[in-house]
Amino acid sequence: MFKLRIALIAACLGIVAALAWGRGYIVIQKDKQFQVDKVVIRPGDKVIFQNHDDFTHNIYSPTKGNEFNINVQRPGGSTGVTFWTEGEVEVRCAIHPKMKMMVVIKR
Ligand SMILES: [Cu+2]
Repeated sequence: MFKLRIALIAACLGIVAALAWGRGYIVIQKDKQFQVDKVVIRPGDKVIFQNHDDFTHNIYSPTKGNEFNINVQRPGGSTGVTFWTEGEVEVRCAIHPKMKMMVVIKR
């Protein structure tokens, strides 16, 4: 019962955090592909990139205003990127040029 109560409190805090500080979206990399072509989010939301392959990826974006580079991400790795600027952001992998997806940030 005590554990259940702790779990409920944790869940509530998670919801409050999501509302106050943006939501999290999980994008999986598997078989040298992003498992979605596009995610649509709001400014302040976080995209959590997870590597489900058994080799390294290196996700980055060259899109002005939303540039990032998470560098080497090992198998099993999970890295969050928060986007603040509205626009369409191209996300690519520096190791596998065919990997591409878009993050669309709009209010
Ligand atoms: Cu890759």
